[in-house]
Amino acid sequence: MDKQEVIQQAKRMMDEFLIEAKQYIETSFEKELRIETKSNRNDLVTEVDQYIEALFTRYLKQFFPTHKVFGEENAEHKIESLDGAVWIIDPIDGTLNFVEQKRDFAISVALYLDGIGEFGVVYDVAKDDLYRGEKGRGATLNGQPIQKVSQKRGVENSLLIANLSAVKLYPKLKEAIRVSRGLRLYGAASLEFMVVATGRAGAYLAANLAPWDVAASKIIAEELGCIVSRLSGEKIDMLHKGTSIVALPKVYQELRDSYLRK
Ligand code: 2AM
Ligand code: CA
Repeated sequence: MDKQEVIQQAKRMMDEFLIEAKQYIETSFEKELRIETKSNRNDLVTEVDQYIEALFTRYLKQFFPTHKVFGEENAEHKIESLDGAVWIIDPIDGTLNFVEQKRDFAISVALYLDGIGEFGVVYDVAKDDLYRGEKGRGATLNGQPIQKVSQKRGVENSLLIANLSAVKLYPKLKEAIRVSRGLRLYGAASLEFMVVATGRAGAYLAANLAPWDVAASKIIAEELGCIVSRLSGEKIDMLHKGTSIVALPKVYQELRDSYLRK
């Protein structure tokens, strides 16, 4: 299969997988969930996170038996390198929202070929909004092309999204927030990326995100003209956790020049 055939097949797989995943999640709302904590009392995993990752793996075995999985919820889904075809999945991004609010969480899945993000999907399950990006071919929301972001909009004319840990790392961000139109927080990294990618905010800054939190959103956001990097300005490598920023181009430059300094 050449790359385009792989991506066409990937779209078919994701469409089938997401229908089944959504049905499962909706059914789960009707029963009591088994919830476990991970690194701290607010770092949660539910049986739904684990089920969705396992369900995805079943689809992958059927559609692409040789591809690898890099995922949050299964100890076997860890990788040492991005060589070959690697699927990076967060079965539920925003687990705390999922548990507490039953909304504002997403399924995030990306396909990386030899380290390059080629195809990414962020699915806002409660809203039934499907964001899709394909490297070099733009991004869509529910099948409709999304407009590229503004080149002209700067910090002063933008809402900002930033978590408190990012502000602690770069205290000058407080000043950026003060001159901006205001601060917003949603609690699911992939959806916060989508808020910026669709031009509803100027930037999202976070202190500690995992590869599966950003893998798909980065592809979509870059297709729409956003800049994505570590808060230090370095490139994000998809094997390790770290800080991240996604921003409109002018907002990115202004934050770099004046506020992302110690
Ligand atoms: P999660 O729901 O998949 O854990 C919350 O602000 C956002 O940050 C969510 O996208 C959440 O993803 C992510 N997040 C929370 N704690 C994290 C951690 N310790 N490491 C990486 N990402 C984390
Ligand atoms: Ca998760």
